[in-house]
Amino acid sequence: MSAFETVLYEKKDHIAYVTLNRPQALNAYSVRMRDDLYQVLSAVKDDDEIRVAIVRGASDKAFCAGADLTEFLTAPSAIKARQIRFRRDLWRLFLSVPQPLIAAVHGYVLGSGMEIAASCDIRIASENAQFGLPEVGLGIIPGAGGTQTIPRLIGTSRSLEMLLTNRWISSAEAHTFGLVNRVVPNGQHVRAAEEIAQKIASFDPLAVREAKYAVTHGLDMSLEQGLELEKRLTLMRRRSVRTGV
Ligand code: CO8
Repeated sequence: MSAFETVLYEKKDHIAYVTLNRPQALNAYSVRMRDDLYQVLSAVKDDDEIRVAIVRGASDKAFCAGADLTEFLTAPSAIKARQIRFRRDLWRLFLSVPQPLIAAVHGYVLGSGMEIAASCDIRIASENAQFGLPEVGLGIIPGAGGTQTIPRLIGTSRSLEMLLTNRWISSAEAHTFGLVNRVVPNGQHVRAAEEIAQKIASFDPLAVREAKYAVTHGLDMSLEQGLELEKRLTLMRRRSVRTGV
């Protein structure tokens, strides 16, 4: 068990558990949480024993209700508050973790919370999950990668409708949109994520990392470049199997 103020960190059988832990504030994302998550994700990234990680929320009611509005509202301006957050590029760190990340979400999944989920590779939702992007209604745009990651998952027009009208969607709709892989009965999202994590952890960790790398990096390339990337990874693999290194 870890000693972070806003995040619980555990490791068991090659699986890391990263728990957003500010239940009294529906796990709102604070500057402190940014720093804690930065340390935790850096630890995950550097730990070869970890083959997959699950990101979840500690509160009964929420995975994460977005950025901590009390911090934003006491800052000299929302822009200033955001600049403070940008001092650590947590979002790029999320996207650079080589092991698969599974978001197990329930209840409110809003703003930065939805962006955290979108920065993961697989999303499992409880039936009661609600997804929303309230940023534009607060006079700001998402700054945790959401304008880029979410359209890549659900497409341009669905993302824009959510962003520009602050329409919240249910887990069923999120499933139809392709935002979540699976919807499970309330309270079973972590168990369902664990089953997937155990399956992933049972496979060759290098093959898992390479498959993730090929898919996530290939998506930003032309098909031709993506095929080259796949070929390079395959050849590297064959060589290492042959030479044993
Ligand atoms: N930040 C800080 N505290 C929060 C937040 C939050 N985002 N959300 C909830 N809380 C706190 C509440 O203040 C309350 O605290 P207390 O018990 O001390 O009064 C506690 O959590 C429980 O919340 P509620 O009593 O409100 O619970 P409800 O079930 O009635 O409502 C809601 C839940 C609908 C989620 C409601 O709490 C809500 O609307 N929260 C705000 C959601 C939101 O707009 N989040 C921000 C999204 S935008 C973003 O993430 C990025 C940028 C933001 C820029 C802001 C610029 C000004």
